[in-house]
Amino acid sequence: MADITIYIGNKNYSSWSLRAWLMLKQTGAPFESDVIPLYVPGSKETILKHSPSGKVPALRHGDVTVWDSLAIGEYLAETFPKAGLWPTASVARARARSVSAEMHSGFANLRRNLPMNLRRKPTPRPLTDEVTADVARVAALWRDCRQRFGSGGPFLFGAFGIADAMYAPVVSRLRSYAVPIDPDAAAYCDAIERHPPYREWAAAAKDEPMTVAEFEV
Ligand SMILES: N[C@@H](CCC(=O)N[C@@H](CS)C(=O)NCC(=O)O)C(=O)O
Repeated sequence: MADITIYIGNKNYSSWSLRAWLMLKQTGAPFESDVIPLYVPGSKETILKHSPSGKVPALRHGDVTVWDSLAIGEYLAETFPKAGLWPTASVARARARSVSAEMHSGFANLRRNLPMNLRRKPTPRPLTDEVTADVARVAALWRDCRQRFGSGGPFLFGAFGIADAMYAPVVSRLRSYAVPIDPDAAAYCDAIERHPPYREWAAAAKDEPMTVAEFEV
């Protein structure tokens, strides 16, 4: 049994699980994934056996339990410093933390109106003004990170890190709902979609049998 287990929800719908799983993949450490089907009878009780918040993702590393995507990212960055989960330079790291926190606490309209659904055939959905404003803010912060800090690679701070993991589900939403975006944002979405761990997760999501009606909009 691996020393690390990540408890996650349905790969098709659980955007917070995808974030933490991508961070963990970036460490290169061996781990086991335990998928807990969400929003079915008994799922809350099962989650509570592994996550005191009653939500996924949660990480078990030996005797240590960490829950909540951003806390998991911080724990992994400390535990696996060579993984480069945060940028090395302090100004870039401060910016990466800011945009990651902004994702973690914000973009409620985008998240509510365009639920992650990796299996969805890309089809447009009418966007409210609030969702359009969220999309514009995301595209602006992506552009700023790429221009100022992204010269070393295709991701927000060059190499793939926590900030990219935090925004990967937004990429999936923009694609699933065929949201119009500018060429720079589209290039960043392409980079995420080419990232092998993202592809691995998306392929697994497509094979999942569980369906949650609430998220099939
Ligand atoms: N702030 C948390 C959010 C976690 C969250 O909302 N997880 C959802 C799945 S994406 C969940 O566990 N839902 C199950 C439930 O509430 O019963 C994080 O960043 O990890």
